[in-house]
Amino acid sequence: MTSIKDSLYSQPLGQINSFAFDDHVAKVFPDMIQRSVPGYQTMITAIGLLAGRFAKPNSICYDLGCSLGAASFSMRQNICVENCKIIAVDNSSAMLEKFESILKPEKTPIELHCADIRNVEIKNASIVVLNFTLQFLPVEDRQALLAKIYDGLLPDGALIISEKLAFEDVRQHELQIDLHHEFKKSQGYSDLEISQKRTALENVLIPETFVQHQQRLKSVGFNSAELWFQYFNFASFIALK
Ligand code: GEK
Repeated sequence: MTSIKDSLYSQPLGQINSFAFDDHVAKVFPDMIQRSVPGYQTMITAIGLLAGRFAKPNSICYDLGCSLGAASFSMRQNICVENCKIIAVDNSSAMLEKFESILKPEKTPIELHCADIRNVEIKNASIVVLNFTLQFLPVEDRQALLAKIYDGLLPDGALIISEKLAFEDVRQHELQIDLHHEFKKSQGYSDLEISQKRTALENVLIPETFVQHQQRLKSVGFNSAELWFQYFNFASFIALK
């Protein structure tokens, strides 16, 4: 998808408001996420491959926190089975309007729902994707969402969770943050853009450690939960029912 260059934090801002998925962000989103999340495109491509493997006939694939639909489109490209649909959910109407404007009917339909993922029913699911969405929920709401997803998955279904990670070891934590900032610089972001965006995301994006994620996944019933991808402090888990 072509996209306008993200320069939202390029000028000094008197006051930095908390980050929100509004119209300004939706307009530049493909450029923003591509230049901010190391390995983003690799993960999107792989989510398609995973959907090709896990999508079952007569089932539903969920893309929770879909933004402009990159993961939904990648899944749709790879789903070959009959009578499968993708339900894509986001609570940002700005994101969903843009997603709808580029959505064309195809064999595997994509249904858009403007809703909070905490209130969405999950049923008959063969694959559920949370690609950098869980990190925006209050920590105390994460367990209930994952338990609902586990219950709504079919036997042998898969949950894909991509997240920014924290690290228990302070030196490791600081190193990984630094490496991420170097990645952003290599993508053309200035020190000012990096630092203002970091402030905007404080208390909005709350990263947890690998162990916290894995333990929570196991506690809701997933007996197998492993990383399949990591690039600095950005990682993706696959949990199997
Ligand atoms: C991608 N998955 O391109 N309910 C619904 N949507 C939510 C909620 C919520 N409670 N909280 C946040 N969102 C996408 C990228 S972006 C990640 C996902 C990022 C939505 C929010 O509106 C935004 O569109 C998305 O989750 C997170 O593969 O920007 O780092």
